[in-house]
Amino acid sequence: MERSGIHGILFALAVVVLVLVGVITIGDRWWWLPPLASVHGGQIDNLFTITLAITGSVFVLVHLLLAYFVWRYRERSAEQRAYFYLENRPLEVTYTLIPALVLTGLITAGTRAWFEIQGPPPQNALPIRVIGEQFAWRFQYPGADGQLGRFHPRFVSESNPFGIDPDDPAGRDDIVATELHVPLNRPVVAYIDSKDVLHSFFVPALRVKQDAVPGMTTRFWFVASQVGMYDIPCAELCGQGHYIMRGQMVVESDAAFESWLAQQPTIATMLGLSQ
Ligand SMILES: [Cu+2]
Repeated sequence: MERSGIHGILFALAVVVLVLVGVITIGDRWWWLPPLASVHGGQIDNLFTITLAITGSVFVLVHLLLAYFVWRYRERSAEQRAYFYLENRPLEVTYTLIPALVLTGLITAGTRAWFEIQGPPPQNALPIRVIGEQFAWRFQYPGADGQLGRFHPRFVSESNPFGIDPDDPAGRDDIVATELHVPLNRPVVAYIDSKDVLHSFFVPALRVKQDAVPGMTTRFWFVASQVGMYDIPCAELCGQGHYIMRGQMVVESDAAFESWLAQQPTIATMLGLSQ
C-alpha cells in the first residue's frame, strides 16, 4: 500500500477514536455540568444547551462540507482551473443575515436571564452578606430586624474578623458564619463584599459567578431548588493561597436552616456588646 494510503487510514482511525471519546464523555454526562441547584440555573443551562446545539451543528455541517469540497474538487489534471467570482450578493446577504438573527436571539435570551439575576430581588428575599478575604468566605445574616449591619474593611480587627460596624445598631443582632446555609425554595439575595483584594464568589451549582470588589458591594439573587452541599470556589486569582479559598453552601429545609442559624454567634456576642 502507498504511504499516503496508510496515512489516510491512520487519520480516519484517529477521527473515529476522537468522536467515540467525545460521545462517551459528553453524551454519557461523564464530564458535563456540575449538579444544578437553582431556579435561574435552569435558564442558564437551557441557554447553554441551545447555544451548543446551534454552534455544534454549524460546526459539524461546515466541516462535512469542507471535507466534501476538498474531495469533490481535488486536482485531477494540470489544465484544471478553479472557478473564481468576485462577489455574490444573495449568498453574502444570506450568510450575514442568518448568523445575525440567530446571535440576536441568543444574546436577547442571555441578556434577559442576566437582568433577572442581577435585577431587583423579590421583597421577601433573605439578605445575606458574603465577605471574601484572603483566603476564605464569611457570611453575615440579619437578626430579628431583618437588616444587615454595615460592613467596612476598616472595622476589621482580630476581634472583629467580619468587619461589621460595632456602632451600627442594625448589626448587633446579626449572625455570622463561615459556612453558607440557605433555605430551600426561598429567594436569597447575596450582597458581596471584599476585605482585601478582588475575589470572585462562584457557586457552580447556582450557575452564577460574581466578583467581590473591595470598596463596592455587588449583588445577585437566587432561589435554591435542591437540598445538598455545594462548593464555593473563589474564581479570581487572589494571592498565593487562592487554591485553598473554597467554601461550602448548604441548601436545607426552612426548619433545618432556622435551627442552624440559631446556633451561630451574633455580632454582639462576638464583640462582647449588649444586644
Ligand atoms: Cu479569592
